[in-house]
Amino acid sequence: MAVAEKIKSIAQAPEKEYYLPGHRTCAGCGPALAYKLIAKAAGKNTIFIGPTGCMYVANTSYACGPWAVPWTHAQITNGGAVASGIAEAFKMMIKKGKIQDEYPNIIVMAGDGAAVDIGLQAASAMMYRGHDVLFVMYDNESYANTGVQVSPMTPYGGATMFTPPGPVIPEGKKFFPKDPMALFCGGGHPAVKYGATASVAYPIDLMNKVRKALAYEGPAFLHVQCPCPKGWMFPSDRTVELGKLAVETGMWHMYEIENGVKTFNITPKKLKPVDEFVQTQGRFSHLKPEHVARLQAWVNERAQHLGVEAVLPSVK
Ligand SMILES: Cc1ncc(C[n+]2csc(CCOP(=O)(O)OP(=O)(O)O)c2C)c(N)n1
Ligand code: SF4
Repeated sequence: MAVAEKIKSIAQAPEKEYYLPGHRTCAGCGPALAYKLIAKAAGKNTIFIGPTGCMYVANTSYACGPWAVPWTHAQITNGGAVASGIAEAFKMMIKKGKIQDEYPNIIVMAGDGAAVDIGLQAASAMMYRGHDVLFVMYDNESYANTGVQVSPMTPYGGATMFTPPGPVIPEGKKFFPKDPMALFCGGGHPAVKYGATASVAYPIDLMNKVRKALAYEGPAFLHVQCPCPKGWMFPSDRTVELGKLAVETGMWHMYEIENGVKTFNITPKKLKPVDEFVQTQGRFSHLKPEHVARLQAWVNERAQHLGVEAVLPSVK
């Protein structure tokens, strides 16, 4: 894949857009912002694969689409497999001299459901076989397009249509989320040489990770946190603020794993209490202090497990 330059500042970011105005995403949609930045960083020679989810349905309603580069729909189950087919077709056609094209950036834009739940098998198989594809998981922490149902990435305590708080399960969702970086980049998929977490709240970091991932030959993984005003229940002008607050409270960590070596990119010296994040969103409005304490205990454990060197809040 084409190796593009590192972007040092917003002023230096390419002006050209490949994800254009005109789509039925919500005002303040985090995943739409992710798409814009990823398309900008990847540039012209790119093919997107869109498994079913908001970033397919909301972007293409109806019979149109905002991409200035080729894009294809995939089933929510098989984004990885469709990308594998496209990648191998290009490799073969170039090898046989049937086309003169440069090998394109092939990028799957999968929601959390399409990446680590319904679509996990195909994603894992693509990475295992070593296809030259960037698999992006835009994580809005629910099955959003179908009306916000719980996914493996919904945080503990999150209310969704399938995890309504009630007398039997007062906290709503009672499980803690999956760890996709551990799943894909923790050694279980030997062909994956580059994996990173990113956030729409840190656009330069996100764009550079896209370029770095594309520069690697073989599969790469990018897990992008994308606040979703509808699913998380917050005002649509606070998307970026909440992305930052997630990092400041340790609900999200920014790091990359390159050839097995982990590097933290943006780490606060001291984490804010997770309650500050919880307070901002309607999906957590039912939580009682003991639930917030449980979430804080998990945040602290995860930070320690990942090796984050920040001062942690006390668990009340
Ligand atoms: C096999 C299959 N099961 C269920 C659906 C219904 N469906 C359409 S969009 C969607 C939600 C996708 O969630 P996610 O991948 O997290 O993306 P998001 O909508 O949150 O962007 C579901 C379940 C489907 N299209 N195909
Ligand atoms: S529900 Fe969330 S992810 Fe879907 S379009 Fe709206 S803000 Fe974006």
